[in-house]
Amino acid sequence: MSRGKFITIEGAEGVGKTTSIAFIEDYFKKAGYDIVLTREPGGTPMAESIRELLLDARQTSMADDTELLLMFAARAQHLREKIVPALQADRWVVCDRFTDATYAYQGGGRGIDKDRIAILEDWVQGELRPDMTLVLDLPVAEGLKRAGQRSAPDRFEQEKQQFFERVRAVYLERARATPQRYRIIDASGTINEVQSRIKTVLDELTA
Ligand code: Z5A
Repeated sequence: MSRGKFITIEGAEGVGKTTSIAFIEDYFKKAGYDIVLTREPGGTPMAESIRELLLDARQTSMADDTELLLMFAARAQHLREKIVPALQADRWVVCDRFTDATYAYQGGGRGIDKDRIAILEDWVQGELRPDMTLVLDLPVAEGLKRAGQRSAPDRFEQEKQQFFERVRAVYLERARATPQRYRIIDASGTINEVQSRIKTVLDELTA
């Protein structure tokens, strides 16, 4: 059965995903695509409630396994309610973070074994994987500097630089291991420079 393309946008703290996603949305709209723009954790009312719990800085005693399972609980709902129906309707889905973030944050950041994450990935997603993943990459210190200009930090943003170094390392390792599926975007420089690098990938995708 034909289906739309599933594109995910990833990167560590403050790399400029939100800024870039607005550009990506605009690119697809101008090109006449009817895209579904969504995010993780979240994307549906129930998954957004799980997101609130996950990001709540007051949840200081959350066990790593609880965090992992909540990520996949939110994902299961998101897939069933939004992503899979959209792809089956031949629409393109652009998602701000997906399972690569689980490998990077819960795997790299928290130290959960990637084989355990892979079991949940297979269970919740079956064979579904993104068709293309853009990894925005920036030295961690630079990302933290950019992110530091924002409001009160959430539960993840309170982590230290070393945590985000591990997150970045996993993203790069995964992207380099499967170059057909990933594009690493240099997220340094001005917003215009980053957008022009993203445009090159989007031109390739829509060609
Ligand atoms: N998480 C997880 O642990 N496991 C999972 O499976 C999933 C998620 C799915 C919520 O993610 C958290 O969930 C996330 C990982 C975890 N925690 N963290 N960290 P989120 O994606 O919703 O929120 P976020 O990760 O906190 O966003 P972000 O990465 O911190 O920010 P961003 O979207 O990449 O950056 P931005 O808001 O676009 O830009 C940051 C600032 O820099 C802003 O002021 C911009 O104006 C500025 N900016 C952007 N581009 C530039 C350039 N080129 N030059 C200068 N300044 C710039």
